[in-house]
Amino acid sequence: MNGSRVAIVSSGRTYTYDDLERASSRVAAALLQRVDDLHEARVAFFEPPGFEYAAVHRGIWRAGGVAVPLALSHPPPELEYVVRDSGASIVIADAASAGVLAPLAAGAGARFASTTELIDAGSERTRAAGPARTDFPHLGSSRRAMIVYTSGTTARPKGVVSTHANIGAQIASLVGAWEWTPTDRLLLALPLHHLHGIINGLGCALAVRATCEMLPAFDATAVWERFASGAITVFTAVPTMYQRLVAAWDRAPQDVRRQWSEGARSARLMMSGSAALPLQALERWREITGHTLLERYGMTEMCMVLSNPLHGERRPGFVGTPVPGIDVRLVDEEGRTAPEGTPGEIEVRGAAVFLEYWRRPDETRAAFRDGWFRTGDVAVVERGAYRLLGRRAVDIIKTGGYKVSALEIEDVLRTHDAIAECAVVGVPDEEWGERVAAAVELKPSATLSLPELQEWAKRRLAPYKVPRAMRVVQALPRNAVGKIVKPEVAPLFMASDDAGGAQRGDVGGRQAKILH
Ligand code: MLC
Ligand code: AMP
Repeated sequence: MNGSRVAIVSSGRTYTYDDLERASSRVAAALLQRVDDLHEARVAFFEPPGFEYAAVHRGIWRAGGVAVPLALSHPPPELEYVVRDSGASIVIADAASAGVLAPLAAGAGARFASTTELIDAGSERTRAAGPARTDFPHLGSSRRAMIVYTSGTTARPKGVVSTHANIGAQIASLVGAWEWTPTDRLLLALPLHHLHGIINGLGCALAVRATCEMLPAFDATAVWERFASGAITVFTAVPTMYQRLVAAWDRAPQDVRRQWSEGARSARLMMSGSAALPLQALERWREITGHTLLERYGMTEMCMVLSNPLHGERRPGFVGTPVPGIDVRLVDEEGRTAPEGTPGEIEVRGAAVFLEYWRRPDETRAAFRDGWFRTGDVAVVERGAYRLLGRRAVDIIKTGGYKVSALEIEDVLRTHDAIAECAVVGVPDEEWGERVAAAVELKPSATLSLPELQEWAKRRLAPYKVPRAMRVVQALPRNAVGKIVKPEVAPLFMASDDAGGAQRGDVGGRQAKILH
């Protein structure tokens, strides 16, 4: 193993595999101050994409802990939920965020550790105190390794627990499917609290000892400039990012466009996923870069499931065939296999499939049928490849590649002083895939504008859960037993793009009065 190979490039610096090995062992040693093994203690960490992120993540694993990545964009109430729900006993954050995370950790009864302290522990300065520690615990593959929070059909996000074996199987599958090699150079601009960034990106690159260039956040110009260098071989992103890259290219002067496009052509693989790739985005990307994006389909519970081929035809609108090591079937409502050409729910089985929802045995049980995980996504097989048709649950929204639960947002909105009742839905949107939209009934004589609602919601919800559109209605559409009829809510937002003024929306044949 050549430890002098470059593992990570971040913040203008280059770090080798030896650097990563040393830094992660320092983190592990510092976490193991008083014990020999963290024995699956949850360690939540709040770390911008970069070398320290990778060092902390690996350090937690080497110490025998369960890594719980926190989302950089989340406001304190959401961070606190994850820290408490995971039962984290240690919270790690970079210095810039200690002001928020340290009190939050204290409130949850967890120890707080700053990244700098952890990485410095055992470094040149402190090594005089004794030799660097190497006696890290043995990590059996059945041990829990990571908890990633995902929204779903329950109101609050659930922790998806993966073991080391699950993660190993996920990575092995993708390294095989997409032929990762040590000569690859990945450009990573994804958030690192979801599997797309953690496994498809960072995990695969580090597993084959390739180089991973990490941007602190997605920035279209920064991505293009790295493409222009001609050094990047692999890129993976959500459709919204490709939309933004196309828009940035369209705005750029002719000579800049040429450089960007030429550089991008030298990549060997560009992928899209986490949400449906609009045909128009696929076509524009092909015109601009010559790449037919490889679209694949996956889920936090098992990482990737279906992928278009690396070699061979990538059919627009299709997500390909099962990735290595994953069994996939389509079933009807009763669990009977759907014949080819008939739509069915995607069910998945294999070593990559997660262990459990953290401390939610009932939800875990309900998510499986005869050992198969029920994704809730509906697809059809046509001429040997899968085409996604939609989701079973009306309450799951995908916006910018983030999955959000309408129920969670409704629960928060109902705590607003002016709101009597509300219904949150996803409304189709070219840039975001879907946008979060809220129809609200107000309390008597209360008023509420969209900016007021957003300002209030931002303090409580992640930015991508904050409603982008609001309609105030006299009465939400309800059925005979008074239950809100969700499919009749989305049309309220199609009625007009204008959020102001009294309008009428045709709600599934009934007229719902829209006040503004
Ligand atoms: C940001 N905003 C969003 C949003 N993200 N609104 C709706 N939906 C979203 N997803 C808001 C911001 O709060 C801001 O509001 C405004 O949009 C513009 O912000 P921005 O800074 O320009 O946007 P940005 O923060 O750059 O976010 C865009 C993005 C981000 C595409 C970079 O959405 C993103 O990183 N998406 C990737 C999600 C991901 O990795 N999913 C993988 C899940 S794993 P305001 O009001 O402040 O102006 C998975 C499995 C699989 O699904 O198959 O991969
Ligand atoms: P998450 O729970 O955040 O991992 O999101 C998983 C969900 O993203 C899946 O259940 C799908 O609904 C959606 N998804 C992932 N990839 C695609 C894709 N290529 N096309 C459409 N939807 C996708």
